[in-house]
Amino acid sequence: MEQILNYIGGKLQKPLVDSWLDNYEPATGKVYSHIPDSDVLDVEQAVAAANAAFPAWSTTPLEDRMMMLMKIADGIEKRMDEFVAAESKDNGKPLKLARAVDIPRAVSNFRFYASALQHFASESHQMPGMAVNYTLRQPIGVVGCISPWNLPIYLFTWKIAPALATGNCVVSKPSEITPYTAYLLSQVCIEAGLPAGVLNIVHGLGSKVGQTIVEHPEIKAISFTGGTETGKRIAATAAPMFKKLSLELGGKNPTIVFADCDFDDTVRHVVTSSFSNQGEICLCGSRIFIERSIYDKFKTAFVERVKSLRVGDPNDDHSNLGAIVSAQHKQKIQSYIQLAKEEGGTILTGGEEVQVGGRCADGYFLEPTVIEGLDYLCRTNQEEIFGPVVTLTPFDSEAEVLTMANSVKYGLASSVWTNDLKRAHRIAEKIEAGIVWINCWLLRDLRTPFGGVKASGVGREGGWEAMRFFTEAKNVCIKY
Ligand code: TXE
Repeated sequence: MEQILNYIGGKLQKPLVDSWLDNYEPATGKVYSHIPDSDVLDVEQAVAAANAAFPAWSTTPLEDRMMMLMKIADGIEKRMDEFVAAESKDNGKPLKLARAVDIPRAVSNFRFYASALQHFASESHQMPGMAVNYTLRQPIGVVGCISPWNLPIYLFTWKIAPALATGNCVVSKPSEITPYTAYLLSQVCIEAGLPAGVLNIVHGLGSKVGQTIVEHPEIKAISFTGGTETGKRIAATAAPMFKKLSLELGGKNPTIVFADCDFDDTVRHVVTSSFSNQGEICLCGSRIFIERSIYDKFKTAFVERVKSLRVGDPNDDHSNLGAIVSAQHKQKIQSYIQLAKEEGGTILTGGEEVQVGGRCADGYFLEPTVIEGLDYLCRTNQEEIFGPVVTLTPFDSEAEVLTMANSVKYGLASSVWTNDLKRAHRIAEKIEAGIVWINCWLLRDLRTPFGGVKASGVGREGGWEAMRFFTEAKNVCIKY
């Protein structure tokens, strides 16, 4: 059985205590590799390596840092097929989705920040006839990057790239559920010649390795993406230590469809925003609000299109949905489908397991599920399910739909489908979310800030926000 290795001090190595975890392939329900069940010893070694590497890396000329990040991007691109296969095998997502989204975005993350570091300007302020102030934006030192299982290498590199670009050294942990592409990244970094200790990847459990990273006194900032409850625990640990925190957490995103939308285009896009990656993207719209005058028409067209989605072997190019990431997560989603029925919902389509058969006979597959008839305040409409389950709810006015959309504790993303320009601006201004898409979804310029409000997290990733997060601003004032 293949053993995934830690990447510490520039070397691939087993956990210092010979303990391993099973790594399952969601499509088959079988263990296909083992990952290090690392502990404090491994994290200590990684922190020591990062500290040792920091003086040289933080003073490496920008041109050389840029070249190194570009080489890593090239290395991922060169091994695209391996990364695509690993991302799909680990997560259960269709191969074609990993090829179209996850891996190209991992390459872009490194290329974007390789160039950004060349243009990351600072500012100076003159006090005429008296003094000049200039702001130094300096790397923090050793930082921690922890990522979830839904977009494994996409989100992992989105943290690591800006951290390295700004001259920090990193101790990171991918999700123990989807470790393989991070392992491949380790190999690419070695091939690219990344200096030892600049990036360290320690595999293992969140409660052990993740918690150790968060509470380690020499790790000065934590960039985390994952569940809201985990985010709370991390904040409780890190805040008293005055660590910088970027928390990208859960969501329960509204999709708001007005009668004047481009109907067919909207139906097609809303199916994608509901079920892409098996609905396991924190940006997916899981509560669909439809203006009453087109509710029945939209419901009919939407359900018909959802029924045509094919749940199957992720390796099959015809599959629109692959496997749910784990048996536990599948059970969680099924418990919410049961709850929806108990809360008075009507299942319009889906709700059942899918027997894919063949090599996937023991895999974790669920039908895309559409539910109507629920109160907007019920648990099904308030709590994050994070799977292929959406609810439909009619509305009669902007005021009503904003009340329903903003009724949840989350505030991550939203999409609004209308051709009324003024209405689009009104809704965008009033909706409680970090991201508002108008007549589109998952479209974003990498220079823009990314993140949520309320229980969806604090801080922003993306663009200059990430460069600022991973640097400390020091003001120097010189009197003359
Ligand atoms: O999260 P978990 P999951 C959210 C998504 C869903 C959840 C799914 O909405 O709620 O994340 O991801 C590590 N100290 N987002 O289940 O369990 C754990 O090992 C330190 C939102 O993976 O929180 C894993 O590596 N680390 C997001 C990582 O945290 C700990 C996009 C996430 O695990 C830890 C993606 C601890 N005590 C998912 N416990 C967004 N807003 O962009 C666990 N971990």
